[in-house]
Amino acid sequence: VSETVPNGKGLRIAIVVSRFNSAITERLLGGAKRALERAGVPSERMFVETVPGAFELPLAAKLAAASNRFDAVIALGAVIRGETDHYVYVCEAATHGLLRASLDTGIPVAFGVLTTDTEAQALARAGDALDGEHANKGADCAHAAIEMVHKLRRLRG
Ligand code: INI
Repeated sequence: VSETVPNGKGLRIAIVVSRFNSAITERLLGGAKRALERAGVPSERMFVETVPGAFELPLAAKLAAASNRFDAVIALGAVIRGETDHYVYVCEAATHGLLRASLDTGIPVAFGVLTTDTEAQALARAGDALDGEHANKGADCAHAAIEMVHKLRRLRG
């Protein structure tokens, strides 16, 4: 295991994932689960919940974070630019809402919402590899979530 993979043994992780652009988000989910497993989090300690779109992620993430059941939450989605401004509003809502879920609860919420111009750009960030630049955003989030659990424990003392 490379030094970029933190130790997730004993952690319980919630994953909230949107179904919009599911060809992408299922790949992000796969990357997150494989990275968690590699870090020592067995599948029985991963709890996956789906929501319709990225706009719905913040509420689901906040409730999971506030439940006292999980050490961290991973939020996964894919917002792809269309012909209208809708993209901008969904991106802003997801970004601000997920940040707030984390700040309001003190639980790490990893931001795994791809925001791209094209489906090809999104697919390129939802690949099979778990490491490397732009490999799989879900895997990145698994690493970030575990790292933040340990960092926050140290900061809290
Ligand atoms: N939701 C996404 O997750 N990705 C998108 O690209 C997207 N676009 O383009 O519209 C999207 N919209 C749905 C939105 O997240 C909500 O589910 C919907 O507005 C109902 O609240």
